[in-house]
Amino acid sequence: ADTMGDPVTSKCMIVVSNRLPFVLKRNEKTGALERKASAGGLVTAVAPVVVQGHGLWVGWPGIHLENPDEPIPESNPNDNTPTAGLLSKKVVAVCVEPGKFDSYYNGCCNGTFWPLFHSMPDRAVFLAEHWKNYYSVNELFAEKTIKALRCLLDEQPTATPLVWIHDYHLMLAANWVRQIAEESNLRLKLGFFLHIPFPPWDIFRLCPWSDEILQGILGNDMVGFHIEDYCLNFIDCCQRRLGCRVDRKGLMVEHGGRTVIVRPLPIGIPYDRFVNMAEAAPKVLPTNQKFVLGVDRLDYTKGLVHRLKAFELLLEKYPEHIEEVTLLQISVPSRTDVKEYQDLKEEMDQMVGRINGRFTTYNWSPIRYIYGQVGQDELAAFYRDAAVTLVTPLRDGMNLVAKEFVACQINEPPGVLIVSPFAGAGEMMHEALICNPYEIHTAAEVIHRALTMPEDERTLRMNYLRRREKLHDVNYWMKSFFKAMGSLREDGDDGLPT
Ligand code: GDG
Repeated sequence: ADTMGDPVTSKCMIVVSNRLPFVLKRNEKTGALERKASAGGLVTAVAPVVVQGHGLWVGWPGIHLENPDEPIPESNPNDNTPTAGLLSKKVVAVCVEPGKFDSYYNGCCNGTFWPLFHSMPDRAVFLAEHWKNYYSVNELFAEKTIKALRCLLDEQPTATPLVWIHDYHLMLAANWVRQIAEESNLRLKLGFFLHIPFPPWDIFRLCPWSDEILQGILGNDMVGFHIEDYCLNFIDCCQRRLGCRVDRKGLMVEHGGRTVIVRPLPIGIPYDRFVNMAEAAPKVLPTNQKFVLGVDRLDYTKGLVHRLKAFELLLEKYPEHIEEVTLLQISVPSRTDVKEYQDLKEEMDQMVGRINGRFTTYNWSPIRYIYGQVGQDELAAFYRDAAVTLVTPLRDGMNLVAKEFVACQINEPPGVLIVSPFAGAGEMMHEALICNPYEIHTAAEVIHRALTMPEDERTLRMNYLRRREKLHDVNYWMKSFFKAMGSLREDGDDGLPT
């Protein structure tokens, strides 16, 4: 009988991502390996599918293991994260020698592709050595994926496993996986999702390895991006760099005798989980003032320097906000081994100090700056109680903070979302206040408008925003991905690959 109500058996998928859905840490006292959970929407959505089905997860374990065969520990008995039930036999750790990993990850992924794909080519460094390591680490991921595929097919010889590769770290892997699978008669479907923007041809062509990257991505059967603009950029690049025949309306690219489907698949969040967290979280912010909230990895794409300037201008132009409004900026340390990120940290520290020095009174400071990570519950309380949230990146694939904020807006009357049109989220969250982060004067005006917006307008806007995110949550995203892969059963419609 088919497993209509039971979204388990006969489903099989291999998720391939740079990192596993948890990281390994070595216990300093005992020397034993332990799992440390990572949160994130992707993990929340995808882990349960791998946990329940015949799935596997291939990725880097977050630590350099001297002995690559050292067994991965099972999860802690009181772990309540989505990866708790992920048995170690379902996890394939990709171990890379530290020097090579640094060159692949910090060098090529974050020093070259991150800035280039965010249309900031001046920040991109193109080094043949980094590319060589990117190439060979991708090869290694492909080998491990093939190994995983063989295991799955041994267990389920009639299945057609879905291999789902994630993000700019692994743009070359699909081609090798496909080649080896074809030579060895292993059945599979290959899908890829890019979590960051795909840049326009004019930017992409600056990359010396642009053709290899395109060919790598075209090794998949289906390629997903957050929004249509990124799809069209990709299709454009395939046409202009590789001379592929393309269909811009139908979103398809012909390559090597195959047709690759390209789809906009905007990612969502685990909406209900955020609502529940917001309902349960205790009040943590003082109630005698309004908070403008910012939550970002400390990254130059997030427009943090522009944001601080806009807030400073707000206080200058509208002094009525002095002692009434505080900017709470949470900046999560990120890629701290890369110089650009160290420089940004310096710049932010200085700016926060300067602005606070300029406006602070004996009982109020304009900016509360947290350089670090806050807990999920605390974050939900901030999202719930903020009067305004600023999501003002210079460029951003989607931006989940905008979505998490609206999910947590359970107070009546609600707060206001300000979002940049250069984030994928800005493309769809029409009822937010749209703000170009480069226009600092206008940005200050928009913050003022948000702070003084009438209650009924706030409610109207927020209701629309919440409805959309509830409907298009992360499960919807995953189902859309499977549907685009042609793996979704029309009858059961449980969103899992068959
Ligand atoms: C990439 C793309 C795309 C942040 N601070 C804390 C914390 N967070 C969590 C947020 C959110 C996540 O981190 C950040 O997600 P974003 O989407 O904003 O940004 P990226 O990390 O750049 O993600 C992006 C995304 O991939 C998905 O496709 O949207 O465009 O760049 O979930 O909640 N979580 C906790 N404490 C913090 O202090 N617990």
